[in-house]
Amino acid sequence: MTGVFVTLEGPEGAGKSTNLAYIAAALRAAGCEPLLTREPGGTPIAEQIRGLLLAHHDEPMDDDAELLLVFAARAQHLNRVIRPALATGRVVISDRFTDATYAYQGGGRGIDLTRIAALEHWTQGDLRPDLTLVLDVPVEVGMTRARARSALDRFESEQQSFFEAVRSSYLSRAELAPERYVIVDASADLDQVQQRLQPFIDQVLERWRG
Ligand code: T5A
Repeated sequence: MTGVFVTLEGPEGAGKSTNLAYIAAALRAAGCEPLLTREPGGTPIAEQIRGLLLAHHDEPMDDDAELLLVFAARAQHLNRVIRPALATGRVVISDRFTDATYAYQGGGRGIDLTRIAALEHWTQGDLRPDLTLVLDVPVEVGMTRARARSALDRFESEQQSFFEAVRSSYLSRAELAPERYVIVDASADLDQVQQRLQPFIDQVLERWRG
């Protein structure tokens, strides 16, 4: 692997998509064309799986089925998009990745983390992001933003306790491995959040240039 793999994470409405676009513009201005992608999704098949995961269904989705669908989409995405791009030295920025599985299916749904780790090992081998920016917002702030933006999907329709568990899973994982994770307070004004991202954009550029 010669590229740089960056992931953006955080609870609902943290501003991942907005800040991903900002980071991409800053990289382009410095001569680096990143590959932007997202999970679940990132390929036509994986986007269809995303549709299944986010839609409301009459039949409740089983937690294990949800977990396996997330990893089915991830296998497709990794092997068709992420690995090939990294192999050519590109910067890849993904709006969510496996930390979201630990947070949503682990923290939120309560699935045993060893099951998630087994699937992570199966689909990813040793591949992990080089840098993960965790955009952190209190649940109420994020949900107010998400509600103002569009109709709520299946995950966004969960209870407050689910989102609190998601948020605390992100924070505890990030605190355990500070060499990979950066927690950014994303409750501030967008300008301030973006100023806080600047040192990490510089870090990505430095790494990309080798
Ligand atoms: N999922 C995903 C799993 O359960 N397991 C997994 O393994 C994976 C990968 C889809 C869902 O899938 C689940 C988690 C998710 O529920 P998603 O598309 O990333 O994932 O869905 P969301 O988290 O719902 O993404 P959102 O688009 O809602 O949130 P973002 O991207 O964090 O927020 P963004 O940038 O769209 O901003 C939301 C609004 O807030 C404003 C923006 O302008 C926008 O209107 N905003 C701010 N306003 C004020 N101040 C700021 N600092 C602001 N930043 C943004």
